[in-house]
Amino acid sequence: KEHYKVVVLGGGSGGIAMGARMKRKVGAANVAIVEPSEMHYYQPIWTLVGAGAKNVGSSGRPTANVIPSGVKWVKSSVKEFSPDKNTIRTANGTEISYEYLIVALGIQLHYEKIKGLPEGFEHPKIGSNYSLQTVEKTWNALRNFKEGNAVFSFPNTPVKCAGAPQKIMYLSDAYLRKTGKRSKANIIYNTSLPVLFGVKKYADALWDIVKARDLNVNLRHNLIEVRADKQEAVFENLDNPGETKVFEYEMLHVTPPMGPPSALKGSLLEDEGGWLDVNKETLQHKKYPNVFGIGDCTNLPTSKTAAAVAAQSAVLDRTITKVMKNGQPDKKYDGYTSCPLVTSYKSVILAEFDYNGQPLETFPVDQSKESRVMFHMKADVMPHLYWHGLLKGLWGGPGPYRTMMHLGMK
Ligand code: FAD
Ligand code: UQ1
Repeated sequence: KEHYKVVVLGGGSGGIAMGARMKRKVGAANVAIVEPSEMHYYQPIWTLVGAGAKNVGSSGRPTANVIPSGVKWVKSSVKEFSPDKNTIRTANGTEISYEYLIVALGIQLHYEKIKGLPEGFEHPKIGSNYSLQTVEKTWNALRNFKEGNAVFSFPNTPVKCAGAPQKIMYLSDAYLRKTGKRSKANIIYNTSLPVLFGVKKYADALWDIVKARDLNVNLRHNLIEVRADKQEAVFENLDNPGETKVFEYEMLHVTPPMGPPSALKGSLLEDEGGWLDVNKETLQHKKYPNVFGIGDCTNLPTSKTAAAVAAQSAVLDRTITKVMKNGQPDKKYDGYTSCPLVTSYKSVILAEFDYNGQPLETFPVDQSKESRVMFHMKADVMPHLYWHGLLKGLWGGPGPYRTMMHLGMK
Protein backbone atom coordinates (compact mmCIF):
# COMPACT_ATOMS: atom_id res chain seq x y z
CA LYS A 1 0.00 0.00 0.00
CA GLU A 2 1.30 3.42 -0.99
CA HIS A 3 0.71 6.72 0.78
CA TYR A 4 1.00 10.35 -0.34
CA LYS A 5 -0.02 13.54 1.35
CA VAL A 6 -1.70 14.70 -1.87
CA VAL A 7 -3.05 12.35 -4.54
CA VAL A 8 -4.22 13.85 -7.86
CA LEU A 9 -6.51 11.76 -10.08
CA GLY A 10 -6.07 12.52 -13.77
CA GLY A 11 -3.08 14.01 -15.55
CA GLY A 12 -4.93 16.34 -17.93
CA SER A 13 -5.05 20.13 -17.75
CA GLY A 14 -6.40 20.34 -14.20
CA GLY A 15 -4.44 17.38 -12.79
CA ILE A 16 -1.03 18.54 -14.02
CA ALA A 17 -1.67 22.16 -12.99
CA MET A 18 -2.63 21.06 -9.47
CA GLY A 19 0.25 18.56 -9.33
CA ALA A 20 2.66 21.44 -9.99
CA ARG A 21 1.00 23.68 -7.40
CA MET A 22 0.92 20.94 -4.75
CA LYS A 23 4.58 20.13 -5.39
CA ARG A 24 5.40 23.73 -4.46
CA LYS A 25 3.20 23.44 -1.37
CA VAL A 26 4.23 20.11 0.14
CA GLY A 27 7.27 18.93 -1.84
CA ALA A 28 7.45 16.61 -4.86
CA ALA A 29 7.90 13.41 -2.82
CA ASN A 30 4.53 13.94 -1.13
CA VAL A 31 2.52 14.17 -4.35
CA ALA A 32 1.30 11.46 -6.75
CA ILE A 33 -0.62 11.80 -10.01
CA VAL A 34 -2.69 8.84 -11.26
CA GLU A 35 -2.93 8.89 -15.08
CA PRO A 36 -3.01 5.92 -17.49
CA SER A 37 -2.15 7.70 -20.77
CA GLU A 38 1.38 7.81 -22.21
CA MET A 39 0.59 11.12 -23.92
CA HIS A 40 -0.88 14.43 -22.79
CA TYR A 41 -2.76 16.52 -25.39
CA TYR A 42 -3.44 20.22 -25.73
CA GLN A 43 -7.01 19.73 -26.94
CA PRO A 44 -7.86 23.36 -27.80
CA ILE A 45 -5.57 23.26 -30.84
CA TRP A 46 -7.58 20.40 -32.38
CA THR A 47 -10.05 23.01 -33.65
CA LEU A 48 -7.28 24.31 -35.91
CA VAL A 49 -5.98 20.80 -36.72
CA GLY A 50 -9.43 19.85 -38.04
CA ALA A 51 -9.32 22.89 -40.30
CA GLY A 52 -5.83 22.09 -41.60
CA ALA A 53 -4.20 25.10 -39.91
CA LYS A 54 -2.03 23.19 -37.40
CA ASN A 55 -0.37 19.76 -37.23
CA VAL A 56 -1.77 17.18 -34.86
CA GLY A 57 1.80 16.36 -33.84
CA SER A 58 2.12 19.76 -32.18
CA SER A 59 -0.75 18.94 -29.79
CA GLY A 60 0.85 16.13 -27.77
CA ARG A 61 3.74 15.66 -25.38
CA PRO A 62 4.69 12.56 -23.41
CA THR A 63 2.97 12.47 -20.02
CA ALA A 64 6.40 11.75 -18.53
CA ASN A 65 7.47 15.25 -19.62
CA VAL A 66 4.50 17.10 -18.10
CA ILE A 67 4.44 15.34 -14.72
CA PRO A 68 6.29 17.81 -12.44
CA SER A 69 9.79 16.44 -11.81
CA GLY A 70 10.01 14.37 -8.65
CA VAL A 71 6.25 13.86 -8.43
CA LYS A 72 5.23 10.18 -8.54
CA TRP A 73 3.43 9.12 -11.72
CA VAL A 74 1.09 6.21 -10.98
CA LYS A 75 0.55 4.87 -14.48
CA SER A 76 -2.89 3.34 -14.07
CA SER A 77 -6.49 4.45 -13.87
CA VAL A 78 -8.46 4.90 -10.67
CA LYS A 79 -11.16 2.25 -10.25
CA GLU A 80 -12.54 2.56 -6.68
CA PHE A 81 -13.01 5.32 -4.14
CA SER A 82 -13.14 4.80 -0.36
CA PRO A 83 -13.36 8.38 0.90
CA ASP A 84 -14.32 7.17 4.40
CA LYS A 85 -10.93 5.40 4.59
CA ASN A 86 -9.04 8.06 2.56
CA THR A 87 -7.99 5.54 -0.07
CA ILE A 88 -8.42 4.88 -3.75
CA ARG A 89 -7.72 1.71 -5.72
CA THR A 90 -6.30 1.59 -9.23
CA ALA A 91 -7.16 -0.75 -12.10
CA ASN A 92 -4.00 -2.76 -11.47
CA GLY A 93 -5.02 -3.32 -7.86
CA THR A 94 -2.78 -0.86 -6.00
CA GLU A 95 -4.36 0.77 -2.97
CA ILE A 96 -3.20 4.34 -2.34
CA SER A 97 -4.01 6.36 0.76
CA TYR A 98 -3.98 10.13 0.98
CA GLU A 99 -4.54 13.08 3.26
CA TYR A 100 -5.90 15.23 0.44
CA LEU A 101 -7.44 14.06 -2.81
CA ILE A 102 -7.82 16.19 -5.96
CA VAL A 103 -10.14 14.77 -8.61
CA ALA A 104 -9.46 15.95 -12.19
CA LEU A 105 -10.80 13.13 -14.37
CA GLY A 106 -12.21 15.20 -17.23
CA ILE A 107 -15.35 14.45 -19.24
CA GLN A 108 -15.97 11.23 -21.16
CA LEU A 109 -16.82 11.07 -24.87
CA HIS A 110 -19.64 8.78 -25.97
CA TYR A 111 -19.46 8.32 -29.74
CA GLU A 112 -21.02 4.88 -29.19
CA LYS A 113 -24.29 6.54 -28.14
CA ILE A 114 -24.83 7.54 -31.77
CA LYS A 115 -26.03 4.58 -33.83
CA GLY A 116 -23.45 3.73 -36.51
CA LEU A 117 -20.51 5.19 -34.55
CA PRO A 118 -17.66 4.82 -33.94
CA GLU A 119 -17.44 2.33 -36.91
CA GLY A 120 -18.72 5.07 -39.22
CA PHE A 121 -15.43 6.93 -38.89
CA GLU A 122 -13.84 4.24 -41.08
CA HIS A 123 -15.67 5.85 -44.00
CA PRO A 124 -14.47 9.16 -45.48
CA LYS A 125 -16.46 12.46 -45.35
CA ILE A 126 -16.87 12.28 -41.58
CA GLY A 127 -14.69 13.63 -38.77
CA SER A 128 -14.67 14.93 -35.22
CA ASN A 129 -12.32 17.47 -33.64
CA TYR A 130 -13.06 16.02 -30.20
CA SER A 131 -10.71 13.03 -30.36
CA LEU A 132 -7.15 12.40 -31.44
CA GLN A 133 -8.27 9.46 -33.62
CA THR A 134 -10.79 11.48 -35.63
CA VAL A 135 -9.51 15.07 -35.77
CA GLU A 136 -7.50 14.61 -38.98
CA LYS A 137 -10.56 13.01 -40.58
CA THR A 138 -12.28 16.39 -40.30
CA TRP A 139 -9.53 17.99 -42.38
CA ASN A 140 -9.69 15.16 -44.92
CA ALA A 141 -13.43 15.63 -45.33
CA LEU A 142 -13.01 19.40 -45.74
CA ARG A 143 -10.09 19.15 -48.16
CA ASN A 144 -11.91 16.65 -50.35
CA PHE A 145 -15.24 18.49 -50.30
CA LYS A 146 -16.80 18.63 -53.75
CA GLU A 147 -20.48 19.44 -53.61
CA GLY A 148 -23.40 19.06 -51.21
CA ASN A 149 -24.24 19.51 -47.54
CA ALA A 150 -21.64 20.23 -44.87
CA VAL A 151 -23.35 19.26 -41.60
CA PHE A 152 -22.17 20.11 -38.06
CA SER A 153 -23.73 18.64 -34.90
CA PHE A 154 -24.04 19.61 -31.22
CA PRO A 155 -25.24 16.86 -28.83
CA ASN A 156 -27.97 16.81 -26.19
CA THR A 157 -25.54 16.64 -23.21
CA PRO A 158 -23.06 18.92 -21.44
CA VAL A 159 -19.90 19.31 -23.55
CA LYS A 160 -16.43 20.76 -23.14
CA CYS A 161 -15.73 23.97 -24.99
CA ALA A 162 -19.29 24.62 -26.11
CA GLY A 163 -18.05 26.88 -28.92
CA ALA A 164 -15.94 24.23 -30.64
CA PRO A 165 -18.83 22.54 -32.50
CA GLN A 166 -19.49 25.78 -34.40
CA LYS A 167 -15.89 27.02 -34.71
CA ILE A 168 -15.22 24.26 -37.22
CA MET A 169 -18.27 25.37 -39.22
CA TYR A 170 -16.90 28.93 -39.56
CA LEU A 171 -13.49 27.58 -40.52
CA SER A 172 -15.02 25.20 -43.07
CA ASP A 173 -17.04 28.07 -44.56
CA ALA A 174 -13.86 30.15 -44.83
CA TYR A 175 -11.95 27.27 -46.41
CA LEU A 176 -14.64 26.61 -49.01
CA ARG A 177 -14.72 30.32 -49.90
CA LYS A 178 -10.94 30.43 -50.19
CA THR A 179 -10.93 27.44 -52.53
CA GLY A 180 -13.85 28.63 -54.66
CA LYS A 181 -16.16 25.81 -53.60
CA ARG A 182 -18.53 27.75 -51.36
CA SER A 183 -21.26 28.08 -54.00
CA LYS A 184 -21.41 24.29 -54.21
CA ALA A 185 -21.90 23.92 -50.45
CA ASN A 186 -24.93 24.10 -48.21
CA ILE A 187 -23.68 24.61 -44.66
CA ILE A 188 -25.91 23.36 -41.85
CA TYR A 189 -25.46 23.63 -38.06
CA ASN A 190 -27.82 21.29 -36.22
CA THR A 191 -27.73 21.91 -32.49
CA SER A 192 -29.63 20.29 -29.64
CA LEU A 193 -29.63 23.61 -27.80
CA PRO A 194 -32.43 26.18 -28.01
CA VAL A 195 -29.78 28.91 -28.58
CA LEU A 196 -26.66 29.44 -30.70
CA PHE A 197 -24.56 30.37 -27.64
CA GLY A 198 -25.41 30.67 -23.95
CA VAL A 199 -24.36 34.29 -23.44
CA LYS A 200 -26.49 36.86 -25.26
CA LYS A 201 -23.73 39.34 -26.06
CA TYR A 202 -21.78 36.70 -28.02
CA ALA A 203 -24.86 34.91 -29.36
CA ASP A 204 -25.99 38.18 -31.00
CA ALA A 205 -22.60 38.58 -32.67
CA LEU A 206 -22.65 34.96 -33.88
CA TRP A 207 -26.18 35.27 -35.31
CA ASP A 208 -24.97 38.25 -37.36
CA ILE A 209 -22.12 36.14 -38.75
CA VAL A 210 -24.36 33.17 -39.47
CA LYS A 211 -26.74 35.40 -41.45
CA ALA A 212 -24.01 37.28 -43.30
CA ARG A 213 -22.30 34.04 -44.40
CA ASP A 214 -25.46 32.15 -45.34
CA LEU A 215 -25.06 29.40 -42.73
CA ASN A 216 -28.21 27.45 -41.82
CA VAL A 217 -28.84 26.96 -38.13
CA ASN A 218 -31.42 24.44 -36.93
CA LEU A 219 -32.07 24.55 -33.17
CA ARG A 220 -33.24 21.53 -31.13
CA HIS A 221 -31.87 19.04 -33.69
CA ASN A 222 -30.06 16.09 -32.09
CA LEU A 223 -27.85 13.63 -34.02
CA ILE A 224 -28.96 10.05 -33.27
CA GLU A 225 -27.63 7.98 -36.18
CA VAL A 226 -24.95 8.07 -38.87
CA ARG A 227 -25.23 5.83 -41.96
CA ALA A 228 -21.71 6.49 -43.10
CA ASP A 229 -21.89 4.09 -46.08
CA LYS A 230 -24.74 6.17 -47.50
CA GLN A 231 -23.48 9.56 -46.22
CA GLU A 232 -26.66 10.14 -44.24
CA ALA A 233 -27.06 11.67 -40.78
CA VAL A 234 -30.28 11.22 -38.83
CA PHE A 235 -31.43 13.93 -36.42
CA GLU A 236 -34.34 13.88 -34.00
CA ASN A 237 -36.48 16.93 -33.30
CA LEU A 238 -36.16 17.45 -29.54
CA ASP A 239 -39.35 19.52 -29.48
CA ASN A 240 -41.32 16.72 -31.12
CA PRO A 241 -39.94 13.38 -29.89
CA GLY A 242 -40.21 10.60 -32.44
CA GLU A 243 -39.89 12.98 -35.41
CA THR A 244 -36.66 12.41 -37.31
CA LYS A 245 -35.05 14.04 -40.33
CA VAL A 246 -32.38 12.58 -42.61
CA PHE A 247 -29.63 14.87 -43.90
CA GLU A 248 -27.43 13.71 -46.75
CA TYR A 249 -23.91 14.95 -46.34
CA GLU A 250 -20.74 15.58 -48.30
CA MET A 251 -19.04 16.42 -45.00
CA LEU A 252 -20.15 15.64 -41.44
CA HIS A 253 -18.56 16.97 -38.25
CA VAL A 254 -19.71 15.11 -35.14
CA THR A 255 -19.57 16.50 -31.61
CA PRO A 256 -20.24 13.38 -29.53
CA PRO A 257 -22.53 13.09 -26.52
CA MET A 258 -20.48 13.42 -23.33
CA GLY A 259 -20.87 12.50 -19.67
CA PRO A 260 -19.08 12.22 -16.34
CA PRO A 261 -16.03 9.94 -16.09
CA SER A 262 -17.11 6.32 -15.65
CA ALA A 263 -14.74 5.90 -12.69
CA LEU A 264 -17.01 8.13 -10.56
CA LYS A 265 -20.08 6.03 -11.31
CA GLY A 266 -21.49 4.45 -8.17
CA SER A 267 -18.89 6.14 -5.96
CA LEU A 268 -19.62 8.21 -2.86
CA LEU A 269 -18.23 11.29 -4.59
CA GLU A 270 -20.76 11.77 -7.40
CA ASP A 271 -23.88 13.92 -7.47
CA GLU A 272 -27.20 12.68 -8.85
CA GLY A 273 -25.98 13.38 -12.41
CA GLY A 274 -22.71 11.48 -11.91
CA TRP A 275 -20.45 14.57 -11.69
CA LEU A 276 -18.04 15.26 -8.82
CA ASP A 277 -20.12 17.07 -6.20
CA VAL A 278 -18.20 20.21 -5.18
CA ASN A 279 -18.91 23.58 -3.62
CA LYS A 280 -19.12 26.03 -6.50
CA GLU A 281 -17.09 28.73 -4.77
CA THR A 282 -14.38 26.75 -2.95
CA LEU A 283 -14.14 23.59 -5.12
CA GLN A 284 -14.20 21.50 -1.93
CA HIS A 285 -16.26 18.31 -2.02
CA LYS A 286 -19.66 18.80 -0.38
CA LYS A 287 -19.40 15.72 1.88
CA TYR A 288 -15.68 14.99 2.18
CA PRO A 289 -13.71 18.09 3.22
CA ASN A 290 -10.33 16.58 2.24
CA VAL A 291 -11.52 15.90 -1.32
CA PHE A 292 -11.45 18.59 -4.03
CA GLY A 293 -12.33 18.83 -7.68
CA ILE A 294 -11.27 20.78 -10.73
CA GLY A 295 -12.26 20.92 -14.37
CA ASP A 296 -14.63 19.06 -16.63
CA CYS A 297 -15.48 16.22 -14.18
CA THR A 298 -17.05 18.59 -11.63
CA ASN A 299 -20.62 19.84 -11.31
CA LEU A 300 -19.47 23.49 -11.29
CA PRO A 301 -22.27 25.23 -13.19
CA THR A 302 -20.06 26.94 -15.75
CA SER A 303 -18.88 26.16 -19.27
CA LYS A 304 -16.18 23.45 -19.25
CA THR A 305 -12.89 24.86 -20.63
CA ALA A 306 -9.14 24.95 -19.97
CA ALA A 307 -9.56 28.67 -19.28
CA ALA A 308 -11.99 27.76 -16.48
CA VAL A 309 -9.48 25.19 -15.21
CA ALA A 310 -6.83 27.95 -15.04
CA ALA A 311 -9.04 30.20 -12.90
CA GLN A 312 -10.12 27.23 -10.76
CA SER A 313 -6.52 26.16 -10.15
CA ALA A 314 -5.69 29.45 -8.43
CA VAL A 315 -8.78 29.25 -6.20
CA LEU A 316 -8.23 25.59 -5.38
CA ASP A 317 -4.59 26.22 -4.49
CA ARG A 318 -5.78 28.80 -1.96
CA THR A 319 -8.64 26.59 -0.67
CA ILE A 320 -6.29 23.66 -0.01
CA THR A 321 -3.72 25.90 1.67
CA LYS A 322 -6.40 27.10 4.10
CA VAL A 323 -7.78 23.60 4.72
CA MET A 324 -4.26 22.26 5.40
CA LYS A 325 -3.91 24.92 8.11
CA ASN A 326 -7.32 24.06 9.56
CA GLY A 327 -8.70 27.36 8.33
CA GLN A 328 -11.73 28.24 6.25
CA PRO A 329 -11.47 28.61 2.47
CA ASP A 330 -11.74 32.31 1.61
CA LYS A 331 -11.05 32.90 -2.08
CA LYS A 332 -14.17 32.37 -4.21
CA TYR A 333 -14.41 31.09 -7.78
CA ASP A 334 -16.78 33.30 -9.78
CA GLY A 335 -17.33 30.76 -12.58
CA TYR A 336 -14.85 32.47 -14.94
CA THR A 337 -14.64 30.67 -18.26
CA SER A 338 -13.54 31.64 -21.73
CA CYS A 339 -14.07 30.43 -25.24
CA PRO A 340 -12.08 31.81 -28.17
CA LEU A 341 -14.75 31.57 -30.88
CA VAL A 342 -12.72 31.09 -34.04
CA THR A 343 -14.80 32.66 -36.82
CA SER A 344 -12.30 32.29 -39.70
CA TYR A 345 -8.60 31.59 -40.35
CA LYS A 346 -7.80 35.08 -39.11
CA SER A 347 -10.45 36.10 -36.59
CA VAL A 348 -11.68 35.26 -33.12
CA ILE A 349 -14.46 36.51 -30.88
CA LEU A 350 -13.05 36.05 -27.37
CA ALA A 351 -16.00 35.17 -25.13
CA GLU A 352 -15.28 35.45 -21.40
CA PHE A 353 -17.99 35.22 -18.77
CA ASP A 354 -18.92 34.10 -15.23
CA TYR A 355 -21.54 31.97 -13.44
CA ASN A 356 -24.22 34.56 -14.18
CA GLY A 357 -23.47 34.57 -17.90
CA GLN A 358 -22.15 38.11 -17.48
CA PRO A 359 -19.29 39.04 -19.81
CA LEU A 360 -16.03 39.32 -17.86
CA GLU A 361 -13.67 40.64 -20.53
CA THR A 362 -9.91 40.90 -19.99
CA PHE A 363 -9.07 43.43 -22.67
CA PRO A 364 -10.27 47.04 -22.89
CA VAL A 365 -12.00 46.44 -26.23
CA ASP A 366 -15.40 45.02 -27.20
CA GLN A 367 -14.50 41.33 -27.41
CA SER A 368 -17.72 40.42 -29.23
CA LYS A 369 -16.15 41.95 -32.37
CA GLU A 370 -14.12 39.64 -34.62
CA SER A 371 -10.45 40.31 -33.98
CA ARG A 372 -7.22 39.41 -35.73
CA VAL A 373 -5.13 39.95 -32.58
CA MET A 374 -7.33 37.51 -30.67
CA PHE A 375 -6.87 34.91 -33.42
CA HIS A 376 -3.12 35.23 -32.96
CA MET A 377 -3.65 34.82 -29.20
CA LYS A 378 -5.65 31.63 -29.74
CA ALA A 379 -3.36 30.09 -32.36
CA ASP A 380 0.11 31.12 -31.19
CA VAL A 381 0.05 32.55 -27.65
CA MET A 382 -2.34 30.18 -25.85
CA PRO A 383 -0.27 27.04 -26.48
CA HIS A 384 2.69 28.63 -24.69
CA LEU A 385 0.48 29.87 -21.86
CA TYR A 386 -0.79 26.29 -21.55
CA TRP A 387 2.48 24.33 -21.62
CA HIS A 388 4.64 26.82 -19.71
CA GLY A 389 2.03 28.62 -17.58
CA LEU A 390 -1.01 26.50 -16.70
CA LEU A 391 0.77 23.13 -16.56
CA LYS A 392 3.57 24.58 -14.41
CA GLY A 393 1.03 25.94 -11.93
CA LEU A 394 1.99 29.50 -12.84
CA TRP A 395 -1.14 30.61 -14.74
CA GLY A 396 -4.30 31.06 -12.68
CA GLY A 397 -6.36 32.81 -15.34
CA PRO A 398 -6.51 36.45 -16.39
CA GLY A 399 -8.41 37.71 -13.31
CA PRO A 400 -5.57 39.81 -11.85
CA TYR A 401 -4.76 41.32 -15.27
CA ARG A 402 -8.36 42.19 -16.05
CA THR A 403 -8.39 44.90 -13.40
CA MET A 404 -5.04 46.25 -14.61
CA MET A 405 -6.05 46.33 -18.26
CA HIS A 406 -9.14 48.33 -17.48
CA LEU A 407 -7.42 50.88 -15.20
CA GLY A 408 -8.38 54.31 -16.32
CA MET A 409 -10.49 52.92 -19.15
CA LYS A 410 -13.91 52.86 -17.56
P1 FAD B 1 -8.69 16.68 -19.30
O1 FAD B 1 -7.63 17.66 -19.66
O2 FAD B 1 -9.48 16.10 -20.40
O3 FAD B 1 -7.98 15.54 -18.45
C1 FAD B 1 -8.64 14.43 -17.88
C2 FAD B 1 -7.61 13.35 -17.63
O4 FAD B 1 -8.16 12.33 -16.79
C3 FAD B 1 -7.14 12.66 -18.91
O5 FAD B 1 -5.74 12.75 -19.01
C4 FAD B 1 -7.61 11.22 -18.74
O6 FAD B 1 -6.72 10.28 -19.33
C5 FAD B 1 -7.65 11.09 -17.24
N1 FAD B 1 -8.54 10.03 -16.75
C6 FAD B 1 -9.78 9.71 -17.17
N2 FAD B 1 -10.25 8.66 -16.45
C7 FAD B 1 -9.29 8.32 -15.57
C8 FAD B 1 -9.19 7.35 -14.54
N3 FAD B 1 -10.17 6.47 -14.27
N4 FAD B 1 -8.06 7.33 -13.78
C9 FAD B 1 -7.04 8.21 -14.00
N5 FAD B 1 -7.09 9.14 -14.98
C10 FAD B 1 -8.20 9.20 -15.74
N6 FAD B 1 -10.67 24.98 -23.61
C11 FAD B 1 -10.34 26.30 -23.64
O7 FAD B 1 -10.13 26.91 -22.60
N7 FAD B 1 -10.24 26.99 -24.81
C12 FAD B 1 -10.45 26.38 -26.00
O8 FAD B 1 -10.33 27.02 -27.04
C13 FAD B 1 -10.79 25.00 -26.01
N8 FAD B 1 -11.04 24.35 -27.18
C14 FAD B 1 -11.28 23.01 -27.18
C15 FAD B 1 -11.46 22.37 -28.39
C16 FAD B 1 -11.65 21.00 -28.44
C17 FAD B 1 -11.84 20.33 -29.77
C18 FAD B 1 -11.67 20.25 -27.23
C19 FAD B 1 -11.83 18.75 -27.27
C20 FAD B 1 -11.52 20.89 -26.01
C21 FAD B 1 -11.34 22.28 -25.97
N9 FAD B 1 -11.19 22.96 -24.76
C22 FAD B 1 -10.89 24.32 -24.77
C23 FAD B 1 -11.51 22.29 -23.48
C24 FAD B 1 -10.32 21.86 -22.65
O9 FAD B 1 -9.44 21.05 -23.40
C25 FAD B 1 -10.82 21.09 -21.42
O10 FAD B 1 -11.86 21.80 -20.80
C26 FAD B 1 -9.72 20.85 -20.41
O11 FAD B 1 -8.71 20.06 -20.97
C27 FAD B 1 -10.28 20.21 -19.14
O12 FAD B 1 -9.27 19.79 -18.27
P2 FAD B 1 -9.52 18.54 -17.29
O13 FAD B 1 -8.28 18.39 -16.49
O14 FAD B 1 -10.81 18.73 -16.57
O15 FAD B 1 -9.73 17.31 -18.27
C1 UQ1 C 1 -6.90 30.51 -20.86
O1 UQ1 C 1 -6.43 30.82 -19.76
C2 UQ1 C 1 -6.70 29.21 -21.39
O2 UQ1 C 1 -6.02 28.27 -20.68
C3 UQ1 C 1 -4.64 28.35 -20.67
C4 UQ1 C 1 -7.26 28.87 -22.62
O3 UQ1 C 1 -7.12 27.59 -23.06
C5 UQ1 C 1 -6.33 27.36 -24.09
C6 UQ1 C 1 -8.00 29.83 -23.39
O4 UQ1 C 1 -8.48 29.51 -24.48
C7 UQ1 C 1 -8.18 31.16 -22.86
C8 UQ1 C 1 -8.92 32.15 -23.69
C9 UQ1 C 1 -7.64 31.50 -21.61
C10 UQ1 C 1 -7.86 32.87 -21.02
C11 UQ1 C 1 -6.67 33.74 -21.18
C12 UQ1 C 1 -6.68 35.04 -21.53
C13 UQ1 C 1 -5.38 35.76 -21.65
C14 UQ1 C 1 -7.89 35.80 -21.86
